[in-house]
Amino acid sequence: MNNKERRDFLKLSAMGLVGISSATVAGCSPKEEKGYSSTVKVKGNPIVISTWNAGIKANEEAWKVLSTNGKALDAVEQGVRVVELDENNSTVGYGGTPDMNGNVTLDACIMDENDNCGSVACLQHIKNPISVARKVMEETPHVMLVGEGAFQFALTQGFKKENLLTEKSEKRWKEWLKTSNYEPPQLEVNVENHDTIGMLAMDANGNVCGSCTTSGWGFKLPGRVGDSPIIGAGLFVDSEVGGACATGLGEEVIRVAGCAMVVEMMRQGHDPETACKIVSERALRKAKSDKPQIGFLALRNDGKFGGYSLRKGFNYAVYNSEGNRMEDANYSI
Ligand code: SD4
Repeated sequence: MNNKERRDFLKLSAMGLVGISSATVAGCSPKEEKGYSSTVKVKGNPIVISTWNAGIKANEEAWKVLSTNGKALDAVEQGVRVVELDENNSTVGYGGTPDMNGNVTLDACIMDENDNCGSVACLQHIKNPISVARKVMEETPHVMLVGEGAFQFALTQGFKKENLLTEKSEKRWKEWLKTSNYEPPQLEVNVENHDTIGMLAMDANGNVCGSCTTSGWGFKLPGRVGDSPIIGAGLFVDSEVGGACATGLGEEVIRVAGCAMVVEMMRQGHDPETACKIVSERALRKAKSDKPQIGFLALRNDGKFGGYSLRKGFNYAVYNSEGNRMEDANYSI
């Protein structure tokens, strides 16, 4: 609009001849959006889903909370804590694969049914980063704390400084040093080497929450942060729609704002699996690495769920009134 047009517009507006039509306003209103959006809570049907085989035992823990009328937020925290504490799991928490200098740095985030979220990135020396992320959400006006600041904050919250590098992961690191091969590990993703855990749960009150925690890319460049602690990339929850979490090559997930987009696809009316597929394939089109593995899980707030990955091999655990079991995700390439 040039100056003359702007003046004419203002004149016409003042005369009441130009206005935003009620149709336009209606089109912008969430109530008028086509697709899926519901604030009605589906009560009495709790469910939890989580990535990879380790999801089975994480779900067990989450289900203890959900089946006793507990909150989805507690379920997604308690569930993934079990995997963080498992020293035999080399991609999450204690015993996680270190960076190229031998330091274990952890990423985690959590999001509740009221759009509250908390996150830590590049956190060292703390066994349960997910619980620190929850403290960031509940005890600070911030969403994300990183590095030394996140560590110092954890100490103020009563967390203990611990050594996260187990003998086993130190041995693997020393082995890696011999070649120092810096290839994205997710290209060869399989259930053995990728247990980064993302979890989504709906409690008996119909509230959906999510969590995600990882030690990230094995032998990474110091300071590297993936998608897992980034709200909208590795995890996203919208109370009107549901939630999504991601696994795989974080750089490619961040590039397409992965989980925020999966939730948005569900809002537009796609079922959870299709929403995950659309965003996975968008990530593939835009990928800067050759045919990376990435996978998404999605849980709609009516309890419908699904998962999808780019490459074969992604599976996830589902626990609802029918029990706890693994599902294989469909894939594209
Ligand atoms: C990351 N997305 O740091 C994580 C790693 C992962 O299966 O999920 N691996 O990029």
